[in-house]
Amino acid sequence: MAYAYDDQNIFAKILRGEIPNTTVLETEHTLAFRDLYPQAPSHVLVIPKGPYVCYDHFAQEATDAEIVDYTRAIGKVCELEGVATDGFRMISNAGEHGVQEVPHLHVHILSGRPLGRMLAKA
Ligand code: DGP
Repeated sequence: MAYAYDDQNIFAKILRGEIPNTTVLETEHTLAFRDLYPQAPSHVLVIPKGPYVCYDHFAQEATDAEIVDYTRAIGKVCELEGVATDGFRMISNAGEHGVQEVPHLHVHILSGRPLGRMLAKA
């Protein structure tokens, strides 16, 4: 599927500096910042700077440099947030069934409390 990127989404505005954020980490191709509505004591969103809608879009079309940078940035955020001690959850919602609210790829890194089972029964 060919994805169409909407550059008016909130994370695109954050990347352009039009909306403030609480940055955790910035690299050449990646920005990590705190979720405005945290669902755990630590709730960080990690986004690529490039115009990718969701993870499969990124995995198919990003450059190797972007993919390496993004993956290493996720590792660095995990280190900075100290998730290795008690564990964490990483989530990336996509599309309607994934209930993705912001159409710019992001992974949620949640930690700091027991997070329950992965999915509630529908
Ligand atoms: P998702 O449902 O996976 O698309 O998650 C979108 C997340 O984005 C949600 O946890 C709330 C967060 N969010 C929405 N608007 C803003 C914003 O303006 N700033 C920040 N930091 N987070 C936001």
